[in-house]
Amino acid sequence: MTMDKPTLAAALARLERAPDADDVRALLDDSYRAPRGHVVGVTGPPGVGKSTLLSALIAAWRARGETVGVIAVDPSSRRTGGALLGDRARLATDPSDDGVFVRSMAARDRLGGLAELTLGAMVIMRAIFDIVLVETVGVGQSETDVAGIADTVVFCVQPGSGDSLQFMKAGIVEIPHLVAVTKADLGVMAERAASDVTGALSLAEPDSAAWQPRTLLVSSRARTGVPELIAAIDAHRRHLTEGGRRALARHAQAELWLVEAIRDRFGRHGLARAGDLSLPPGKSPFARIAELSRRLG
Ligand SMILES: Nc1nc2c(ncn2[C@@H]2O[C@H](COP(=O)(O)OP(=O)(O)O)[C@@H](O)[C@H]2O)c(=O)[nH]1
Ligand SMILES: [Mg+2]
Repeated sequence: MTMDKPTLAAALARLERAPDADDVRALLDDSYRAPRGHVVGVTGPPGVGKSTLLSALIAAWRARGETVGVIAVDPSSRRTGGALLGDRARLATDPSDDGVFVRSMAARDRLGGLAELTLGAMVIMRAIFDIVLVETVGVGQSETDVAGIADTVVFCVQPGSGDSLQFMKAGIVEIPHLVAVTKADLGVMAERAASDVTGALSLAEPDSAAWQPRTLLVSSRARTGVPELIAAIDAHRRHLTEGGRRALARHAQAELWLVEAIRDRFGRHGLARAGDLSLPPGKSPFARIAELSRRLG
């Protein structure tokens, strides 16, 4: 699918205003059936360096001619009023470049709705761009949100912060595909963090798809480690291509969205009344959500 930036911006605004409208459903279904890009989720605590890293990744992908759509989920307007985020970096992209499109989404006070909105935006952008990048803040269980929409999950860890590792060791977060230790220019502290991460990952159960998670040291400031991170994302992308793993993983994600959307809208009781929520392979979950909403609502 091709769409120029103003048309895409209008489609996303319409998705936000009228997620159940017939034209929106039709766009979601068409987009779901024609995935083009690879979805990369970048997550980690506020201040770890995600946005700065995104800018570096985007530049690298654009240099090899790939188009990039970005969804930056910003929870700062919710309660924290931005205070937590401190000196945050804005994404640096060239507004005249038609190969990059950035959409920010603020959580405000509607976190449930945000998950469904992010999902819809991702599906539309996945049909248009070579790469879809999703930046989300995660410090604990919320990492699983991005795991539900991304093909490749990159978890960012800051040197000198033990917390993220504790979550991983305790099995609270799903094991990411890649761990980026940011701010590698901090030297020995970053190297220590990297070996701690590698140690924590070695304790994890190998995932069923037999992917061995990797640890990478990156510095967006010193511009080191970014090509290696890109290569690791490429390697995971190839891994998913083998044996139809990507299609299987996306199908499992879509079945989860269906359950979550029905639970969000109609509660546990609605979920029970919905009955069998398995999805035939390749079938769009959006059409199913609409069907069920009509029946349950
Ligand atoms: N030393 C160093 N600082 C960095 C690096 N990347 C980002 N930062 C700084 O870390 C702070 C938070 O970065 P930001 O990208 O906004 O983090 P986010 O909240 O995870 O998106 C900013 O002050 C950045 O300048 C890096 O590679 N090295
Ligand atoms: Mg950020």
